[in-house]
Amino acid sequence: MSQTDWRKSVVYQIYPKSFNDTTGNGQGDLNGIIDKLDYLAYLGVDYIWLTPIYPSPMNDNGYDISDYYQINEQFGTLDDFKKLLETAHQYGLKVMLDIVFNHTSTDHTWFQQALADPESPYRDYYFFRKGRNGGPPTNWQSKFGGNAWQYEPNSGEYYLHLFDVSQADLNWENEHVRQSLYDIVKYWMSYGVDGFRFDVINLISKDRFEDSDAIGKEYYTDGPRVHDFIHEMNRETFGDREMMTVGEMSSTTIDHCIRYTQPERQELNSVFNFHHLKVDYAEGEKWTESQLDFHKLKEILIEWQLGIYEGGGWNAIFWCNHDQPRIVSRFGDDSTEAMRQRSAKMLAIVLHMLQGTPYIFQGEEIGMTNPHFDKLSQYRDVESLNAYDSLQEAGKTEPEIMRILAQKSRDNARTPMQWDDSAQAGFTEGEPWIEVSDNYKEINVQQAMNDEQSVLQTYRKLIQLRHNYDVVTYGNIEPLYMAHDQLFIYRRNDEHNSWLIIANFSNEAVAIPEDLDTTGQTVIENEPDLLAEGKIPAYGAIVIDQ
Ligand code: TEU
Repeated sequence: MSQTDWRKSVVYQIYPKSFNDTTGNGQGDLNGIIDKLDYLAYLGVDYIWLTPIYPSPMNDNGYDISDYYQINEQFGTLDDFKKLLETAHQYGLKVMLDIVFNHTSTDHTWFQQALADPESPYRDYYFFRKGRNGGPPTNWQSKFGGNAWQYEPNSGEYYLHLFDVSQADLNWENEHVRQSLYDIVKYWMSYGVDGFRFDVINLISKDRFEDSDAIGKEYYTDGPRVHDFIHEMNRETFGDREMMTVGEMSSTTIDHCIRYTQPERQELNSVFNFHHLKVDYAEGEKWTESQLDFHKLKEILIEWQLGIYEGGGWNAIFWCNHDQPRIVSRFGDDSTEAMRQRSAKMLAIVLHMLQGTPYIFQGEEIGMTNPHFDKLSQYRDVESLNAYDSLQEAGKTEPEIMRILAQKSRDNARTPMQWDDSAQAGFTEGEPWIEVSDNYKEINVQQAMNDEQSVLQTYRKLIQLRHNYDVVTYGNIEPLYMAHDQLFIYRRNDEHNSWLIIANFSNEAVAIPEDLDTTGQTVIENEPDLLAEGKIPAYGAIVIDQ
């Protein structure tokens, strides 16, 4: 396969609001992204993905879109966007947009017209239903807390919102809805964008509204017509073009993900799933203080790696995004500078040696940590603020709630990008919309670019390895020593290479299993002469060509 095969690509995710502010209003903008494209080219990634930049009341930071055809003036103008696209292309970077089609903002004109006139054709763009026994139509829960149906007093009906009350679910059963959405995809394609990330796209097919033990999940997850709808969108929009497409899949299965991504089915290139990140949820519950279940992490990663590979599908692989805590604080160790660096590199090596398309979330490449907020006033995220209320209702004490939020809040990912050691980490000349992490003087891009041993240099090298060695992209995966309590060991093989990956997820040195042959050429390691003493140090990681 050629060097330009999209399968060899690495994607960098930008959360524009927290990336780089050029106006001094405390929020990032498109010009701020343009100013940093040289840095992204230096890093070596192939694509950038921008989380939503369209007009929005920003109740969910842009995932509540009120107009799919414009740019949010907070981020800039359509001309700024065109310039971004053009400049990115000059740097050899491709651009993916984030498309939110499961729901619109309730400020969207479709919803407004549906509200104004219950006879309007736009009423059927959404799910309006009568209540039952004086309550909502079903017991479905919103993913952001509370019942998923909102009462609308004018008509006496309820509308469905699987997320915030200001994010009304769209009715994909209605053909006009689908055609309107496809027009949006075609519109952005006409500007020359190179790909799309589709938000919670496996929730779009809903046709049964009944109470359920799983609070609705079995009726709206990977619903009855979801594959038909995605296939239809593919055929009507991007299908015949070279487009990078990734679907975000909520609580999905391997079987469905194979179907979403087998090329002959003409749906999507690749999928995100989250099972490997639910391994620090106590009994499946996110809003708990809990530890990493290392065995579960390995089992899930390997199960998906093997399942998708064997089924001929394609995974997106990632530790971080704008909804997840920082990985180095989560599965690594940010308690000392040495361990932060080593564990961030270890996690990078483990992920980038897996099969699939790797995603890097802004700041991950320099080992940014959770900000360790300890006051409610430091949080901004709607999900976190709702969680605070529910935890309080559940009788948790204030210090307990603060510990849970510090571990689990989506704001952990959303603090401003740390560019240098100047005020506000060089992110803004004003007051940032959310506090900068107070470790920015040590952890920042400028420092990392000047330090040959930085986490950033490990990321650069991993990207180059993927570009240069086919085994990383196309090789199969062979799990080894799965029962080991501290080490994650696997092999990648193709007809030319066999690479052995060994990673220590614990904070102590561990003996290498006696019968494991570690001879060969070191491809990458996170400390010089890592295995010199016959042991692998705390958070050590190495790749050996055998
Ligand atoms: O996320 C979907 C999703 O399922 C997440 O909300 C996830 O459950 C949660 O963040 C984990 O706690 C997407 C976007 O990535 C997210 O930012 C949006 O809030 C959401 O869709 C609604 O559009």
